[in-house]
Amino acid sequence: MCLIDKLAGFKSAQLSTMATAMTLIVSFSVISFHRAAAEDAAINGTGQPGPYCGRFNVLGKVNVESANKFLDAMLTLNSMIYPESHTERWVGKTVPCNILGDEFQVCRACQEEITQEQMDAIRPMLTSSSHRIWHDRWHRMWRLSNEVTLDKPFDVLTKDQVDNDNLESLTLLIKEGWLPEHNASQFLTTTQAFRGESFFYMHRQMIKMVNFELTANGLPCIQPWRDLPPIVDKNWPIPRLVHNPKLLSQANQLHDEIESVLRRVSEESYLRTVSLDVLARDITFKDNIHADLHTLYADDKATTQAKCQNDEATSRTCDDLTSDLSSQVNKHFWKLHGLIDNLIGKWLKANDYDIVSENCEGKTRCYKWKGTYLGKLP
Ligand SMILES: [Cu+2]
Repeated sequence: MCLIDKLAGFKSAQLSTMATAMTLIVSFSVISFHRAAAEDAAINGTGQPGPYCGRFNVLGKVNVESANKFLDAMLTLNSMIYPESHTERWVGKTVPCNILGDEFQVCRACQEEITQEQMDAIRPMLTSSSHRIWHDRWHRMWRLSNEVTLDKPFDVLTKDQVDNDNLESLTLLIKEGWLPEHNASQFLTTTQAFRGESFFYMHRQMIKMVNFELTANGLPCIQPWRDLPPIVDKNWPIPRLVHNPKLLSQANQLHDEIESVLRRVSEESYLRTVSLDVLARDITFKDNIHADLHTLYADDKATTQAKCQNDEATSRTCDDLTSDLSSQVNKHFWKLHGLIDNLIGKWLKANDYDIVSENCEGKTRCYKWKGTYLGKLP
């Protein structure tokens, strides 16, 4: 349950006068936070602010100050109701948790290991069907934007000219309002120019969502992997190898490939010659280490099937790392996407930037995102 829901349950009778006062502060923060999100979303032209733990949305350029004010109020109230949580020690201070070059810092602690408690805190958000479907549709949009060209517009293609996966995506996205029915191809083409950056941007927003959610629950943020863990690692074993050590040489090959691409794309001599967009394309469409990482850390088939036997879109347990409906429920997702996200920081550094932002006005050494969010908000 979201902390805010848990706290809401304590309203009136159970609260002391002081705590009631805190509730008012929280409500005030929620309102201003909510309003900021709504205004930003409107300015952005992105429509409604999406549910963020049912209420919040960091995709709508939420102001970091109001986010932290809100979190401080939550943490104070939490420590009053649950004194053993000691979340008051986090009020008023933030620590970086390796979202390199980003101004949105809300973490109060940063932790290498991912605990059951952390997963329990973020699971309700990540397993909700709205979140699952949102992530799936975003990836469909993103993949389509790589396939479509203006000289071969989708709108006029007959069925046999589009492969089945793309046709299914196209139909779904139009039906659900992600794509305009007419000129779908034109729409996709406009997103093409910076689809690489959009990939970085979108997943960074997801990392921020999770960090916000963890902090709102009085828990540490997830520290991304700085390097790929060794093939045999006591903290981060390859799940399939735990079940079947015979797969070692196969997994090792994939592991080595990922490691060598990561090494190459981390070199300053390479980073200085590519745009942020090209860097993202290199690790997704070209040497697809993004997909390889998902494959490497995925569970074996039987385990996945057991967790995903019901409808994946509404499942409470499915965390198949190879599916866009479910990968975000898997703890490895946050470690490996953190590793990929770190490349943004490496690129910024190699190209003499300190920060990346949607608004660089009045800021020095600031890189302005060219590819931001494409598609519908959650
Ligand atoms: Cu994704």
